[in-house]
Amino acid sequence: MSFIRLITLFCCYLAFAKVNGQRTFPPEFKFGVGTSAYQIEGAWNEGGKGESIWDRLVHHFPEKIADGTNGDIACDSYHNYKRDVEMLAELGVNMYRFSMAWTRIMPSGISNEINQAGIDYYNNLIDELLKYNIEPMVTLYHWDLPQRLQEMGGWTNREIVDHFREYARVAFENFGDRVKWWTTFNEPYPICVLSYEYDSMAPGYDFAGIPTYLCGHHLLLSHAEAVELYRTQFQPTQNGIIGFTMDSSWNEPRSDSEDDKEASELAMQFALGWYMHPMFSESGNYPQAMIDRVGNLSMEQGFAQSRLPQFTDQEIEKLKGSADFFGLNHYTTSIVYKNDADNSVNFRVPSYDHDRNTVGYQDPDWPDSGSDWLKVNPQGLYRLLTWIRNEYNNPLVYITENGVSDRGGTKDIERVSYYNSYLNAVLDAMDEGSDIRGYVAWSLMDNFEWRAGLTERFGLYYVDYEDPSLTRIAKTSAKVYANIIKTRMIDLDYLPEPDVLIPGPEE
Ligand code: PNW
Repeated sequence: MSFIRLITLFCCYLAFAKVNGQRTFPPEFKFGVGTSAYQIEGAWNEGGKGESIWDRLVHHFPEKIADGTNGDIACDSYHNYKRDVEMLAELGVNMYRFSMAWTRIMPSGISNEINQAGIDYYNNLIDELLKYNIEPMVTLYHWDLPQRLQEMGGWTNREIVDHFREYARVAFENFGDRVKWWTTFNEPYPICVLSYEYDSMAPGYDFAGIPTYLCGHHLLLSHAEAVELYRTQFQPTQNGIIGFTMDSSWNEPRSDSEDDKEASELAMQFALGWYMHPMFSESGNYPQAMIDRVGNLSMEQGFAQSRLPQFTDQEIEKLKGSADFFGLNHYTTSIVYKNDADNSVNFRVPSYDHDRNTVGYQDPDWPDSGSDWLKVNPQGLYRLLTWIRNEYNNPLVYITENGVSDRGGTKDIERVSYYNSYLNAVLDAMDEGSDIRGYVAWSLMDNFEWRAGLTERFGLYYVDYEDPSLTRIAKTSAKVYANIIKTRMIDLDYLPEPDVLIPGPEE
């Protein structure tokens, strides 16, 4: 072999090795990070803010929070928002996804009282972001319902649809000149299943099989009303886009058997399909599998009608196509099979779980995180994105949350590999044609993790809760993510200099 040929081969090898270790995102792909109001703001009763269902839960039932903490102060972003925006600038993000607290804008949730101090707070935050060229992506509802509306039945009372629309109107009117990205809801599953069916979120009821579906129904109708309002009265002049954010695990069939594949499909339809089928399918309605199963079981159980409410034709028309984009939050994967054959799990009757009747578990070999429900399986994100592309005719997708927890420290090498491997899965799906235009990492900083309190940390920045000024310190992952954004590339060999890193609890 000639010397020249040898050199050429060597160069080819180097080029190939580089492509294997580094993959690039298109220049217009947007990177961001996310937070939510109750998890970071604190100032729970300052500046005219009203009480939310989370304020009520943490104050009346502190024993329901793993470490007895609450979000009264959290990261105190209400006072520290300028530092937060500096961190966003350090990361170099294109967008910041945050939520507005309904109770800051309307203390009791009802439109006869608008709180100017709350509007000022979000105006200041938005203006600060724009100074650094960071686009705000606003979630209208991230779980902190005004307590007064809960006393009217919360999401189970149809009246809430009008109240939500009026809240959305105030937000579009006050912020829509500068906010070009809206999502109505963050994650229906925790809002409806984990709050009404299970006592795992606020308000923490334990009433299976009925309120869950009412909640979902009114959430969808509230979404459709807010979108119609935006499209008719604001979008033509404000030129933003509006969508809905779903949470979904990937439900991997236990085996190749038809039964297991059906279980996977059923689990996907009861999770994603419940909300996305009405918006993204031609039918504008719930998935047929849900209509049939809940309907038939309701009859067997002696109900006069299905526990799954029905949409009118007019509502179906409003729901169809009511999202400009598909917001996806994804963390982990479950392996599923049908409970039908052996009924090895005794679900409550009636219940959402019994209606779906699939069982899920996780592979003990998948790496752990700081949360017992979250095991690492990046292939699941690739499969989920592929399922969405095939099921809904390749919708425009923004990944609005993805991330992993730790239990302390800033040397978060596990988070670095989580992000690298999940972003790699995003690129795999894009290579096959999935229309994914952006990615939001959860979360900017450690924050109040709901019922887990401060024990589970999802941040790129570490928050020192012992320090009264709640100092934020970049973890290793923050530096790696900043490099990904700067280079638009995942580089499996890149690790920053280990400077001021604080070891985790067991190091
Ligand atoms: C998301 N599950 O919730 C939320 O949007 C965030 O507020 C939260 O901090 C983050 O994930 C991390 O937990 C989840 O059922 C809701 O497995 C439900 C599940 C997971 C996360």
